[in-house]
Amino acid sequence: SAFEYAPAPESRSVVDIAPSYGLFIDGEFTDAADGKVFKTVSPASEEVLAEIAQAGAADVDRAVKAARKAFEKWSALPGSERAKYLFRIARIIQERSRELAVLETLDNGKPIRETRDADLPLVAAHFFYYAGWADKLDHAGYGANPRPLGVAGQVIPWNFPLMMLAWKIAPALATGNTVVLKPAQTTPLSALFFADICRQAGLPKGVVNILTGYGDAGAALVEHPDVNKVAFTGSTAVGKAIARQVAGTSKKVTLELGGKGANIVFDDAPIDQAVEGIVSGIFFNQGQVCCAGSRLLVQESIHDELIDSLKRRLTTLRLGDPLDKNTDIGAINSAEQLARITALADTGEAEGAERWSAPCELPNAGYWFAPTLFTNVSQSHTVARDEIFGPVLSVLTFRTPDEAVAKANNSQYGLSAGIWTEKGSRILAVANKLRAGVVWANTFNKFDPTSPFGGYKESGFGREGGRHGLEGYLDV
Ligand code: TXE
Repeated sequence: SAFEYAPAPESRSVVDIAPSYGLFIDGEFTDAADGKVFKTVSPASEEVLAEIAQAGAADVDRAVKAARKAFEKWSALPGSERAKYLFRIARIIQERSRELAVLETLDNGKPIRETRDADLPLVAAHFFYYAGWADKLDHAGYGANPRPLGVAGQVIPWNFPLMMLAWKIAPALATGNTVVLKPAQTTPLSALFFADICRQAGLPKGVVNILTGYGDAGAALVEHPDVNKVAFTGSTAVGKAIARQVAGTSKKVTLELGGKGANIVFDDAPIDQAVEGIVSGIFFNQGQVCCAGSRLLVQESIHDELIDSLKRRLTTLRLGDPLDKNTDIGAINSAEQLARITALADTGEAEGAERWSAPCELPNAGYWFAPTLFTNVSQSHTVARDEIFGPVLSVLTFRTPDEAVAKANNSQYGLSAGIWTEKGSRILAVANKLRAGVVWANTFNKFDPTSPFGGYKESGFGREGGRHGLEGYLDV
């Protein structure tokens, strides 16, 4: 039985969404050259939130020219001056974080508890962190006087719209580059509010340009001859296309792509703590997380006990209105993503894995998927190999640490992994054998701006965050 979705009105009133928004080029909001627009909807209700200008190749050219012009002055500023702007932006993000959290939840569908307690604090922290580097680049270990690259063309996805923007823009500006950024078509709003924050902070015109639109605008940006650096986070397929596009040019590129993270639970792990980590590992942001712990590798002897506890815990998750502070599971970001998740889950069932879904009522408007477990999964099953990017966990078993490592590494991806055990020596031994950019021990999905993040294998290359994150924006 479905229930009607009713957004919590009092939290909605925190943010003032205009009926329409323009592209942000050279410090001004402007229509697309050809006047094209698209609509952004709330994935929880399918309500239209706003009409958005849709960038085309002519707009990309305008924005890159503005960024090029701004680069002359911006890159010549002393680092301490650039830092002042970044600190100011970080503080305004903190001041406006309630508004931004509600906006992000409306446009993305993720629970307000996550945008309020995870996304927004991390976004501000990222700007503070890179503000601190702006006047210390000579001490970053690259020798004296490392140089910015020029104009950075940045394309980001919809799963962490503001956080991905922060990961891209903060290090680019700190190092003296200027930016043209394209947010994903399903989540344009927070990037446009960020444009407004740039104006509020008095950031010189053209230093940050935001082009809302589809993949064609992203491709035109990557292609533009006056772009010096391409930074992309998104699907592996598009990442590969971008790598081909920039091959043979002088552009530098960093790619952050898909993942199929293994969360490895040994028989000595505290079960309750592990269950919480498994749940946050795969159900945080409805599993639409590149570093999600989407493969649970559990030691055979505790399999039944762990799965029973996990199922009990999953029945307590609350799915529904993302603006409700008690909600654990929000909406899937788009109809397309829901269709992808549904198709992959159906394949899992057809291939013989055992499917179990948490009993919960799904609202009848919007895009929803119940937390789902697959057990009896083998390594050849599609649900053990492909990134599902949804609230779907595939459970495999192992007997020995070596088998756990072999299974964890048996993936085209290598972005994240988790280890649950009381033995410190085992954590170090296993972590060093895992081919993954980040390994968490007795926790999962912990982020910090000081830590580099990025992948092995088809999860991409280059690192974002920490001192390593500066490297992608400098000639040294
Ligand atoms: O990604 P796309 P989609 C994975 C996840 C998901 C799948 C598809 O498995 O199910 O990708 O998601 C822009 N040139 N991830 O279709 O298309 C696009 O407009 C330049 C993992 O949403 O890659 C958007 O801004 N840009 C991932 C951005 O690329 C292009 C996060 C990402 O969209 C382009 C998202 C082109 N040719 C999805 N085509 C992660 N690593 O976290 C599209 N875009």
